[in-house]
Amino acid sequence: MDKIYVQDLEVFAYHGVFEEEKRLGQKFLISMVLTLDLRAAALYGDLKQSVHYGELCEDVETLFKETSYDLIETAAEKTAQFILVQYPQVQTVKVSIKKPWAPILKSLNFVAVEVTRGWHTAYLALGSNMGDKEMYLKQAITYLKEHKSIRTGKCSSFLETEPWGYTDQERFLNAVLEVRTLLTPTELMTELLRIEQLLQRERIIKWGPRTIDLDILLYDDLVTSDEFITLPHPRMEEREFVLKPLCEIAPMLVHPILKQRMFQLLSALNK
Ligand code: PH2
Ligand code: MG
Ligand code: MG
Repeated sequence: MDKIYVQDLEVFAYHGVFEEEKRLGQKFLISMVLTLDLRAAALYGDLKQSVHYGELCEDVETLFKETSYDLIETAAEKTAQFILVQYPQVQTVKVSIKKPWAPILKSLNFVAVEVTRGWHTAYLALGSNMGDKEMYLKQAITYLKEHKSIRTGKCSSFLETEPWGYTDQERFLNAVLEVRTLLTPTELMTELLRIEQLLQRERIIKWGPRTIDLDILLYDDLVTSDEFITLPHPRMEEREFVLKPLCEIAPMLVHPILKQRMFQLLSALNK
């Protein structure tokens, strides 16, 4: 992928643990590596398809001076987040913050931290089989839209499905939603659980009736064996109520373990 580099942008600011750092301030050097597709900007000479590095430096400098943090870790994290939210065409950003005058009574060139952050694509399964099911699905999507580190993409239609697993319950309304997010899988899952709670989700019977169930099906091509969140969702290939709506929005998507496209998994299920 193409890159834009800014090296050692000098900014005078007030980050630091020590009181005199907050009071007197010091020099910081900010470096940024933006990953984005520059082909359209290059071919058509169109700055709007790229990032104006003059504007970027102005914006970052303003942000960097606005608030003082104890840690350069926090300053780097906030800078990365700001760039990704402000310039959505940027896929990933590497930010390093150098402190050449760190007041630790040592002679050194600089101390520095570096973080790399980026947008990730996830597919979420939504399900409801209690009360006003359509309202619960719509409200969950509204909450997701309101989060500043989540951008909603394609959404399938809302499909009525027969209960799977525990079958003595009402029919479900299911959907699949594509999102782009700056959150890690754990943070995204925590946000989904928070939204479930806002929508009065109670966990009484496993696979039982629920106002809303929000699951992460896929997160980039990530394969994990975490206790809290297993990716890809371990039972997605057995469930028509997942594969059918997913195939509406991403039939060509490849399952990172099974190495089959979603439309192939769906047709295997229907055999
Ligand atoms: N969710 C379950 C168990 N069974 N059946 C349908 N049709 N739709 C669901 O969303 C669903 C289910 C556990 O999450
Ligand atoms: Mg579920
Ligand atoms: Mg769930």
